[in-house]
Amino acid sequence: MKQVVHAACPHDCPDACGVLITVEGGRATKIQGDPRHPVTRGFLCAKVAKYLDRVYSPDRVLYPMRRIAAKGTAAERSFAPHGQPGACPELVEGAAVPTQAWQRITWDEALDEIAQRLRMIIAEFGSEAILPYSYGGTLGALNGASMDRRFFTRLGASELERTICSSAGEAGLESVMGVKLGTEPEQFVNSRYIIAWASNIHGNNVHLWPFIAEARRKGAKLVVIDPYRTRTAACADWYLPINPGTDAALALAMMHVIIGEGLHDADYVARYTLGFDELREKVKAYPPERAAQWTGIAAEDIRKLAREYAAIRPAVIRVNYGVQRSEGGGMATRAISMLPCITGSLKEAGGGIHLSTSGAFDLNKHSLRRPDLRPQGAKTPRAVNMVELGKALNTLSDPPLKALLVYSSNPAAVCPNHNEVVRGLRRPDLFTVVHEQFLTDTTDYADIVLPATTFFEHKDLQAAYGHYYLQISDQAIEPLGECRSNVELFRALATRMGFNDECFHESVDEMIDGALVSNNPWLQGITRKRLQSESHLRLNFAPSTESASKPADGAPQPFLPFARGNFRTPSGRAELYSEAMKSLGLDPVAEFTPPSESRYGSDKATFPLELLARKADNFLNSTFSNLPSIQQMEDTDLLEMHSADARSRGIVDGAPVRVYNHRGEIFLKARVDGAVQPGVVSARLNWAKLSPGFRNINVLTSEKLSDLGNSATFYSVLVEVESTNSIP
Ligand SMILES: Nc1nc2c(c(=O)[nH]1)N[C@H]1C(S)=C(S)[C@@H](COP(=O)(O)OP(=O)(O)OC[C@H]3O[C@@H](n4cnc5c(=O)[nH]c(N)nc54)[C@H](O)[C@@H]3O)O[C@H]1N2
Ligand SMILES: Nc1nc2c(c(=O)[nH]1)N[C@H]1C(S)=C(S)[C@@H](COP(=O)(O)OP(=O)(O)OC[C@H]3O[C@@H](n4cnc5c(=O)[nH]c(N)nc54)[C@H](O)[C@@H]3O)O[C@H]1N2
Ligand code: SF4
Ligand SMILES: [Mo]
Repeated sequence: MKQVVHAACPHDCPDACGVLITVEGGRATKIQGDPRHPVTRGFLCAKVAKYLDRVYSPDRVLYPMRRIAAKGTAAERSFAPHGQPGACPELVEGAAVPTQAWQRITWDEALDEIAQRLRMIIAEFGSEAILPYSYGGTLGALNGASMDRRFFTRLGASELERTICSSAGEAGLESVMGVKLGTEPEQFVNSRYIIAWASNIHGNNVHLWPFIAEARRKGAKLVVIDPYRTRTAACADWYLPINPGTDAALALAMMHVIIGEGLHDADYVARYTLGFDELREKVKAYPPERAAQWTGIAAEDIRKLAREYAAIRPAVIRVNYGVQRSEGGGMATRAISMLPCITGSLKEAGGGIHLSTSGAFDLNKHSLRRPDLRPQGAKTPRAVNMVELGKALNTLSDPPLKALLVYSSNPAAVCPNHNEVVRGLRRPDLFTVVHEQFLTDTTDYADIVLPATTFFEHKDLQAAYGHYYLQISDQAIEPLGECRSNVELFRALATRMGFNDECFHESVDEMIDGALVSNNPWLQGITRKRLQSESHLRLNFAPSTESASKPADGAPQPFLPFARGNFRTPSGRAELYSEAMKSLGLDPVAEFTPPSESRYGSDKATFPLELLARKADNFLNSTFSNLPSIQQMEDTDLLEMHSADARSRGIVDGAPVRVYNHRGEIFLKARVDGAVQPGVVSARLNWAKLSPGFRNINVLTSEKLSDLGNSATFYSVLVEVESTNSIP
């Protein structure tokens, strides 16, 4: 029997696509984008279009396994039955066990062993010796953060500060606007001036592109501000390569021009902002000539950008998280967020700014996560920042970390300062459990590996961070092998630990219902039943208060949350001056400080080149990088550099190079193709064990945290490059 199931892509991507999965005889036979979804509009990105290859990969982990070899042994990594290091043919159903590294065990054995080890660790060191580690494997509301949080809260484990991705930018945006709301993708068709600021739209947010293309057909201009010439930059009307980490200087200089020339919206500023006089004073120190020296963008271009942005309306800024993976990333996002507040473009359909829409999905977090499960009288456990995993594993004491429970994340690939992370993961006394779909860089250091379902195999509720539609993702097929979802894993572990709180028995549907119980008017009327029958629902925005203009054609009214102020800051206004920033010891308006690891920073003498350790367009962070059909679409192990930097080092296109700094070294192949400016080099994230020496680009990145939000600083890294005879 043939059946089409509606699901939602749970990967860490703003688009949260509506997906249709065709199932025949219990097997998924086709995946396509849901044509009814207003943002997905019938197509998927290239990687998820090939998702059957991932679900039915012969390399899927299908059974619980116990390690029987030393952690991270070369034998395990070079084991290549499908031409894929790390793959494990014995896990194909019906085949023989065990491998050199793994012994198949039952779920009962695995759960017993984990529970016993955790109890022993708690008895000797206390529950804070246990650390969960999860991030963006799935953004499903349930599998992302529900049963797991209940379990770890009840256990009293150390808390994980989940700031590897977006917290600097969030803090920057919220310091001005108080909430993460952004221009609807559908409204980009009305824009006449579009700035893609640190926004790799073709790579990371491809469903926005058709709206931009439509706007351009109607005459809109697309400007791209990015130190790397992305595919989006290559087809822009105007590409402005900027020196990494200098965006705050550019935004402040733009405001210097806009305010200095009286191009701001005095009425909007007077009604809805706070601190304009302080901002006016502050930007006097940022004339375009000064910003040009830092940004590498000519003063005349800065003036032109500022004037066009203020004059051509509606003007929208699609700023993405690339801008905040830098030491001053919070302040940069704060400064950029002020631009639409002073031009008043937040009033216009097709104006405003879009960093994230996630603040609109006010799901009932209490019901999902149950923070009240903390045992009475217990103190709040310590927080460990996920960016500093290497440091935490190697240096934390009182108590030291003794158990690491990893799910929905691949820290041995995605964490900065890879060598330190691996040194920690190798500790024989560290008990590591990894719940995974594949044998990743992290499972190479696991004591126990547990098999995880893909989104085809479980049900979930899906919000988004790039649009305003809520979806239910239905289960399309039975779990492969003995795979279990995150929800089911933590339900089972809770039972094993003897936690008999009722919430550990809640069904998935009950959890979805609980998540939808909210006082927020935007969720009123949205029920599981409706989601199930209508596949996606736009949040229930009240037209009268949030919209200024009415569309003619019966389309939903544009969502303009800040058309009449309504900022969720302490003052209720857009805070161009912020007491909260001041109390953090930061400039209460905004300022530019060069990142210490940059050409103008305090460490400038250490290594001469700025490294962008970027994401790959066809992978999702480290996910997908092990699949042959996806690898075909992506060039890996490359160091992109400018011809001037290559020439001065005697490096030619295609030559092997050694890239290094005080944290580590990696061997790559030079590509001299004009993607970066002089002084900048770039490489892409990949699984470490697929690259020479079992290393990835994070051997060079730093654990240093950003100015706001304790975020990672993947794009504030200095390195040197030298030619080498061969790649080892
Ligand atoms: N195909 C694909 N899609 C993805 C991902 C992926 O790995 N692959 N990752 C997902 C994740 S986790 C996230 S958080 C999102 C968001 O991902 P994005 O926010 O788009 O993040 P990045 O790709 O890190 O950065 C975007 C752009 O910023 C540029 N950039 C770097 N430094 C600077 C700077 O100092 N100034 C400026 N102006 N630009 C800079 C980079 O070169 C890059 O082109 O994408 C998601 N989507
Ligand atoms: N150099 C460099 N490093 C980076 C970045 C960068 O741009 N450059 N980007 C950073 C950013 S923005 C982010 S968000 C992080 C992302 O870091 P992670 O969230 O760790 O991202 P992934 O590499 O996608 O790893 C997710 C893992 O979860 C697994 N998984 C998927 N679904 C499930 C599930 O339902 N259950 C379980 N148990 N597992 C599942 C996948 O197989 C995959 O191995 O990486 C960061 N690291
Ligand atoms: S990864 Fe992003 S673009 Fe691709 S299907 Fe998932 S949500 Fe859509
Ligand atoms: Mo991310």
